[in-house]
Amino acid sequence: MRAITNINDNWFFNKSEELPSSLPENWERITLPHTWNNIDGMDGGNDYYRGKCTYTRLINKKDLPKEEEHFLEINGANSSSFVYLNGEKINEHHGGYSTFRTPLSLKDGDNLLSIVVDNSPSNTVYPQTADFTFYGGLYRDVNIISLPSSHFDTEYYGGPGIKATPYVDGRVEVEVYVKGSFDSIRYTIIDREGKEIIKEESNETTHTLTLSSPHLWNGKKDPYLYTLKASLISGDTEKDTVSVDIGFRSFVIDSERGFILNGEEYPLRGVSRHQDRWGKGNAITKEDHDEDMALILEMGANTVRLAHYQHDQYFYSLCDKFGLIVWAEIPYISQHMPSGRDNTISQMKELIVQNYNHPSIIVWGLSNEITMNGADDSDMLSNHHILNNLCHAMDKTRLTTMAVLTTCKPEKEIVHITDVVSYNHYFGWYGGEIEDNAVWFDDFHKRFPDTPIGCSEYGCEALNWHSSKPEQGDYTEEYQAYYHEEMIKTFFSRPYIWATHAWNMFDFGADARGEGGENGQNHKGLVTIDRKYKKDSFYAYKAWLSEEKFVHICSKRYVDRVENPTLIKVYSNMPEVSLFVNGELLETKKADDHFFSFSVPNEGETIIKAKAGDLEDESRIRKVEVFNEEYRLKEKGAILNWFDITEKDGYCSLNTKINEIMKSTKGRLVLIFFIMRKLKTMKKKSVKNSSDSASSMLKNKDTMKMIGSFTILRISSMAGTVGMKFTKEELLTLNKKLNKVKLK
Ligand code: GCB
Repeated sequence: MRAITNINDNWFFNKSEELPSSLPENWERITLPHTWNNIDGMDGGNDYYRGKCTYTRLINKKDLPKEEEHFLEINGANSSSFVYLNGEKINEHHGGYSTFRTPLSLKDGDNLLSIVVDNSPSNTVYPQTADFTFYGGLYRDVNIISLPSSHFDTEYYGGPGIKATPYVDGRVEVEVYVKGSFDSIRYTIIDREGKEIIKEESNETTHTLTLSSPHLWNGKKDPYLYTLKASLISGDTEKDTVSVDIGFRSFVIDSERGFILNGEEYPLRGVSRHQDRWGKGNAITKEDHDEDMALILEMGANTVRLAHYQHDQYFYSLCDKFGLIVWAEIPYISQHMPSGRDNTISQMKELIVQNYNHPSIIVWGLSNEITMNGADDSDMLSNHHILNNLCHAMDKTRLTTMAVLTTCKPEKEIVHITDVVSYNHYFGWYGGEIEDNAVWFDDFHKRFPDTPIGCSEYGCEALNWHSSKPEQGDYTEEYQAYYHEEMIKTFFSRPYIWATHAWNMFDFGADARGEGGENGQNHKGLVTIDRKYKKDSFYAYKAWLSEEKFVHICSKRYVDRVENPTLIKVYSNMPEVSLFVNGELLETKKADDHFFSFSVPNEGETIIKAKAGDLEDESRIRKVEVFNEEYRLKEKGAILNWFDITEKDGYCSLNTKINEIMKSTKGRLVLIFFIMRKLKTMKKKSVKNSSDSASSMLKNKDTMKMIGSFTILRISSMAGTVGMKFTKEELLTLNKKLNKVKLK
């Protein structure tokens, strides 16, 4: 019978591709999951180790169940891996987020298993250009599956060997993939109480079972799962068994009514998730997954975009169990690589084969922001058509989608390849205004009334900085909260938007980033990367989406306030909130939008209490005469701060917004020359990428309009993400030149 032996322990690790010929006792001893980038992958500088490392350990047959065949199962090795048994290469795999298996011909006694894992840059394996760290390592479970020679296939794209298609009328079409001989297959369906509902035997590998009036899987309202079991029978013995959870559900995505689950409108409102954590990178545990799920459920989401790659099987199963609707995708991201086509195809095949049975998944995402270098590349377009057709050929029940770059024109061919589409828009953060979001979506909907449109990303960064006058780009918790309040009101009042996914549930490692005062992270999370702090914006969603009653006072970390009175915001899903100031009732308010604002006297020390029914929350403020500088953003290790910059009245500087500079021909020329000179000084390889990004940016009017509201200083701190780094001298020289450009 099938047996799974976990082999996460007893590995030896070395930061080189040297293949040992015997157990290298002097290497570092480690236990999986493991990454070599848990520290350098999130400390900024875009300098984390990307290269080849080797994991090795002994496998002895006598420690494994006595079966005829053994397969090595690797659930995630980023990005490429090469598997060696007793010095001989037996497999290689490209794609760092999916499962793959390798047959092992084990000799008696000790066998030396070595896995070289490689996360160095490549032009064939995705992802390569993206705003997150590509942590290298064997960062998920590694197992050995032991099987009799007749068994359900384990090798085909790392799948479970069984494909089940349940329909709401009760039919379940089952297909199993078998290796070796057998007499028959027994198919069983078991309900949640453990009762066998159907048991049928057939000698075919495809079979249809029918349940009368199945209990539907109905999202978060009722995520009812059955277990489907297939057993391979030979003579009187059960040779092998596989079982999967299945859910009966139907869905439609309508361009006017949005998402419809089992015949009822079910607006999809949720988040995207990156999997990594503080100090661990991608090497996370089941408990970490459980905690992420609990937080997502607490904030009330009913959908999650599992970005930007294949997530752990365990997490997709949690989504089935708790009824979240899932967008699953491959890491085909930012820049199309002409030599990466095969990799997009094999990663998509793996995604679908491995995840086909999860009822939570409703769309396959082909790519993310792939038009960074333009939307018309014919190879890129054909790659998308191929992937789109592949998804439909492999899965007749789900739809395809993609996350489109904000600047990609809606009329472009690429936008209309998939069944439904979503855009990533950051109006209100990366330039533009929050109000631009509503205008953009209404305009798209008017122009393409038959195309279901969603918002696959929107968000803004927040750290422990505070302000009573929050502004775009200030990284305060208050601006992020305000931004999400407005986005919630915009999106949740537009039923035609089929799904919205806030970017991101959690802060995440992006080693190229150096902004917000903490380098190496993207801080758009509603929760911090260590999962310890829920930012105010988390509660803004909770107030709209969760049924768990609560009351939350915002800005608790912003104690010292200059102004009197001062604004205190409270988020709650209760109809009425009373605010008490030093024990005295100040005011009771209702708020249809769940966001309550109070003007609170600020004298001396004040204890504030918000009460709603039996619920309460407390915070405090303190009157100060001057603004407490602890609350103001300080860029860490910044090459320049705004106060280092010479400014001349009536002239430009690094503190001037780009669109102000671009108003004059002289200003435009200064900027273009500066970028061109920079590109010349960079290494050839990176120039290609950066200059493509920079020149497509300069050429694109919409991008320029969007980034126009950035100062040069803000944009220079972000340039790391497109592979550019500026020195202090370069920036000061530019400042001198800008000081000669008159403001128009
Ligand atoms: C995007 C990308 C995502 C980034 C995000 C951001 O559009 O798809 O990977 O992290 O923007 O925060 O800039």
